[in-house]
Amino acid sequence: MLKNWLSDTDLASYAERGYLHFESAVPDETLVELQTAAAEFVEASRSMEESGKILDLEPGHSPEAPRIRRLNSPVDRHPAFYSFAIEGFAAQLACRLLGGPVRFHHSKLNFKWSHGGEEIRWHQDIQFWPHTDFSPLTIGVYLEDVTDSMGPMGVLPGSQLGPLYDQYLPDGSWAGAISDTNVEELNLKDIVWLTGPAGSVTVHNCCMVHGSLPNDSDSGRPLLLQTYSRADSYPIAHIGANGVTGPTSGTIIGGSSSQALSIEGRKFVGAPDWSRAGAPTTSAFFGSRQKGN
Ligand SMILES: O=C(O)CCC(=O)C(=O)O
Repeated sequence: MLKNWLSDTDLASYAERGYLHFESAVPDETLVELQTAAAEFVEASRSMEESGKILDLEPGHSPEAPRIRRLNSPVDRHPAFYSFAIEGFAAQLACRLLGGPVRFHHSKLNFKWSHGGEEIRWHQDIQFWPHTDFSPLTIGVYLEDVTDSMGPMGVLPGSQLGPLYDQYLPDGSWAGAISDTNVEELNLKDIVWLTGPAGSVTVHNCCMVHGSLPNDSDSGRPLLLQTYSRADSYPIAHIGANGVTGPTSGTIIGGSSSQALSIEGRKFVGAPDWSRAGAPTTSAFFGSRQKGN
């Protein structure tokens, strides 16, 4: 399904600049499926008065004028989102970008509604869900046309190779954003705003400084985001969103996991994944040699 437009030059550019941007890249038929699925959640939101586990609503939301901030974990909510992220276009693009099988981490749909859809402050993603390496990347798709006035995502090219910022406030609470002092040190004049017609695709590395301005335009800016790492990269438990990313998280796409990994440059092969089926009842320690799955 994926066209051969991801060239070696694109891969080299991603390695150097930390992002990619392709206008109108998603096939029309797929785009319509995603738009139709998104519209179903907008309709469903009309009967909601407050945010829930699935839909996060903005202040001012009403049945007549819905305002959704985010659909959480779309892959777990609708087959169109599952197919796109786990089997289809985004899954195949992730495998191409990462050069082999990938591990799906999570997805979300940020609606950024018209007339005030909120700013997303400058931040890096890796602090939200650390992994055993820096391979994780996020693939975004605009479900509608996005112009400069609609709060497009902005990226700071090359910043993925720079400092990894402390995203806590001085009082120790989690801000999820780079402090004003650190932001002053960034070359914000170099920010690239990723706009484009519906179906345009963004890719950004987990260490990339990125964010977006409020959407003060008359139209919404739905951005469907899905995150993958290499298959030999693992989310580190007990930090941030790791472990609460939904049932599809951890799915290996484009191959299987060999359980091999590398920490501090030392390679080894870990035990099987017991997180779904449970740990083996008879331990191989005691001579049974039972396979642990
Ligand atoms: O929706 C956006 O503009 C950016 C999204 C983002 O950075 C995030 O959700 O981590």
